[in-house]
Amino acid sequence: TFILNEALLAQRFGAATPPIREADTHKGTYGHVLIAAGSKTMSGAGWLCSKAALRSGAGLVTWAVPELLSLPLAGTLPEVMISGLPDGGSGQWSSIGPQALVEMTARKQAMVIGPGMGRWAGDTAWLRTLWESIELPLVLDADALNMMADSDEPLASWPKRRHPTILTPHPGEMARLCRISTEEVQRGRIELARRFAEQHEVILVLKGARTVVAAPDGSVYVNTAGNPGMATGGSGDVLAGMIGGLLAQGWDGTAAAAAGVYWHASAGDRAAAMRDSEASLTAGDIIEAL
Ligand code: NPW
Ligand code: AMP
Ligand code: MG
Repeated sequence: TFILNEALLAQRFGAATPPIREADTHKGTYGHVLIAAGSKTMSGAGWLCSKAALRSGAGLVTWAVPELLSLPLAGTLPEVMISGLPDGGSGQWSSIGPQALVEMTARKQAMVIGPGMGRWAGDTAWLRTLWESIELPLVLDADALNMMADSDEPLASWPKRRHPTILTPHPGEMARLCRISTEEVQRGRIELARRFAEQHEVILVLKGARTVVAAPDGSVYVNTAGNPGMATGGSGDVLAGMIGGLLAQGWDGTAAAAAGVYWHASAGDRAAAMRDSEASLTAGDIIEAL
């Protein structure tokens, strides 16, 4: 078990803090992230996730939303491309087949699914199709995790993915995935995360005070940075976007998860220091502190 810090990120993953950019590079060098996130009542989750992906250094970010939402969102995040998927005028993800998203993955290097997406009838099969069809490193967060948790078939029977797959549950989402109580999750965080990552061959980021990152090879990283000011709406949506942004830049899955968690927490500490307050911290402040 490793404690995350700058020296460890350098030693294990060759990652400088902050990352170094070579002079002779362009936006294509740094990858294109596709983000499927946000809905009528939770567009902010997609906004935060997309902006965080950019701030973590991705060259390009495309944020996919139901078409009805794309017009009011236009210009709210000028550096991000917003792509409205045909929704028959409903503004709902339930009107959008998984194939529309699979087609959008052309010329992208990583994808994030889930923040603020909401739930609908049949969403577990929808997510399962994406799980099997997305040929990119993938971050699953929030409602995508809840969709997985509702699967009638055990997760162990889902096919193994060929690309890095990172799950970022908070303790409540982890409890749903494992079908145990939140208290049970919190009692054995490290062992639970380690077993889940090994069994399902995914990178598991179990969030909360002292986030645990567990890799399929059994290695575990514990984060001691960050502060309770980060217990605020949207904080996790920022982390999902950051990890997606690192994956798009070609980072290995475990490195992207570990560095994403550590830099997210460090930015939270910097933001609290800048404001001289933990209580007033917002998720947007974490992005600005990156
Ligand atoms: P409790 O309350 O203590 O019993 P949900 P959500 C538990 C979107 N958002 N330690 C907690 O337990 C998200 O992306 C949109 C212990 C409770 O049971 C999702 O799509 C925003 N327990 C959607 O909202 C901003 C913990 O989990 C449960 C814990 C729903 O996500 C907000 C709550 O989790 C939000 O990000 C911890 N550290 N953390 C926007 N601006 O658009 C959580 N729990 O029911 O999964 O609800 O996390 O708010
Ligand atoms: P979410 O619940 O999905 O919005 O994610 C919350 C984010 O804030 C995760 O990255 C957590 O690790 C972080 N966080 C929440 N509470 C704390 C805390 N008390 N100390 C440090 N980090 C926290
Ligand atoms: Mg969340």
